[in-house]
Amino acid sequence: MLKQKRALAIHDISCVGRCSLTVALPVLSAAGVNTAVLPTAVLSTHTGEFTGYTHRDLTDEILPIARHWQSLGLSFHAVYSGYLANAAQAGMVADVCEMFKADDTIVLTDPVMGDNGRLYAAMDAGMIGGMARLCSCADVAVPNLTEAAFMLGRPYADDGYDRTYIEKILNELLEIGAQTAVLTGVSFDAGTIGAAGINRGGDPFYYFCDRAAGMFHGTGDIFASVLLATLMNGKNLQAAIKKAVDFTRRCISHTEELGWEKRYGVCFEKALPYLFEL
Ligand code: PXL
Repeated sequence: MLKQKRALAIHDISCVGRCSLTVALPVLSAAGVNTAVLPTAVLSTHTGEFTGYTHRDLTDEILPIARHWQSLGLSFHAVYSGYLANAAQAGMVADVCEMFKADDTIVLTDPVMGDNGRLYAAMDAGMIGGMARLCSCADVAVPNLTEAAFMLGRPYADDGYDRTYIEKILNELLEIGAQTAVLTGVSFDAGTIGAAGINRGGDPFYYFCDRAAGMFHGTGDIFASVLLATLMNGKNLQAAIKKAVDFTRRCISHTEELGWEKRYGVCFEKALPYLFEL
């Protein structure tokens, strides 16, 4: 009989701008994963490079939705969280993980809070603590360098860092409790960018691709979604990081070909067939 993996994705819906649930759902679906969604907020656009966006906080819906699912006896092979509307939601997400995890469930946390050394609009110190707590009970924590620096109370290093620095951060993420840590946006030279990962008790490893000019919105969400889809399909961390870096780079290449405004996100749609064989 055909078996299918089930994931729960907990992120906001940014109606326009291709990030969070509007990329997590298609990416996981393309990889064959049946994906339930738990929206944390609804925004007219994401909060980077747009002004005047609407924002509806869905905090009051989270636990009632989860309790209904509990009454149905549901469980998931993965619980995947990202952007939260407020720090209180971090505690709720931890409760939701407990409600729906089985022995083999992967809890993957992307502590979406900022980029390029700065927090996104509407993020605060409470969110930093909340995301750090979620990472501390995650099987896989996937921060970028900015988010890792905030959670670990370190100054942000833009460039000029080396492997020793990256491996210190990876190990500190394990020390706070994550079983596996993956750092995105790692770049040791102007021409390449990629990710670094470590499993508890294992050696760190890296994977890079050539670096495109500029900054592309939603790529962290795409990376984490592909990483999870690959792990759920039984591949190891190294293979999952490679797939996630390559897929993200493909999306960027399609975007460059189209030449549309970058704030509308990357053209992941044209790259989705690359996930079908997962
Ligand atoms: O891609 C991360 C993200 C998710 N959700 C919202 C955002 C951002 C980044 O800016 O603003 C609402």
